[in-house]
Amino acid sequence: MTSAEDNKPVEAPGPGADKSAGHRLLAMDLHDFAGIRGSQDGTGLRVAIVCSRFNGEVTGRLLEGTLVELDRSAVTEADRTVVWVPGAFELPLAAMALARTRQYDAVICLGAVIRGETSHYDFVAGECAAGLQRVQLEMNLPVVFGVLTTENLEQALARSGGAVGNKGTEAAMTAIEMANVLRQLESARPGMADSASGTQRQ
Ligand code: INI
Repeated sequence: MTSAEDNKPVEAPGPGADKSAGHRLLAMDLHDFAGIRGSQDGTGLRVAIVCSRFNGEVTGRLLEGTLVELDRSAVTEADRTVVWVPGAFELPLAAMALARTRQYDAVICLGAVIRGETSHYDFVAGECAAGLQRVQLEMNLPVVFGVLTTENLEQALARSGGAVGNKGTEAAMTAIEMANVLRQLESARPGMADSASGTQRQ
């Protein structure tokens, strides 16, 4: 997800810093570049959230993060629908059903796939990611991959409101940004592409 990275505060390199180091690229402010952007204003957007019950201790925290962020972005409760599914493997089907209604501007999918002793993890995580990508491309609708894929429960808890943030929060931000970007692209007229050329503002 680019939005969380984009929203991280960046420090300018200090005197004598090695600017050739890869991570120094983060010091570049991407807002200096012109281009079409989606805002974080969710006013009027309709958002569906599909939440997996598997590893519910984690997915509940993801959902909490998502709902708080939707509140912050002015997506009203009346404009939200929460749908529960058994596990991450079921997220794509529910996302597709929601997308087909054409009632939503974005679908956020929340899940937690935690590696076990067998290869089950790989099938569930892989099919979930591929399925969600397929839905968003086929339906031309933002479908957000708010699914944690971790080695253990500790990593999942750290990323669902712990030390490493909350993937649910990021997912809500991504949904709003992408819904707003798509709105702009769909209303784009010839000539508008000039403003998206990516040239740096003077
Ligand atoms: N579903 C998850 O969401 N996370 C997991 O970690 C997981 N593991 O490890 O098994 C999981 N399995 C269930 C799966 O998503 C389906 O619900 C099930 O296979 C029925 O289709």
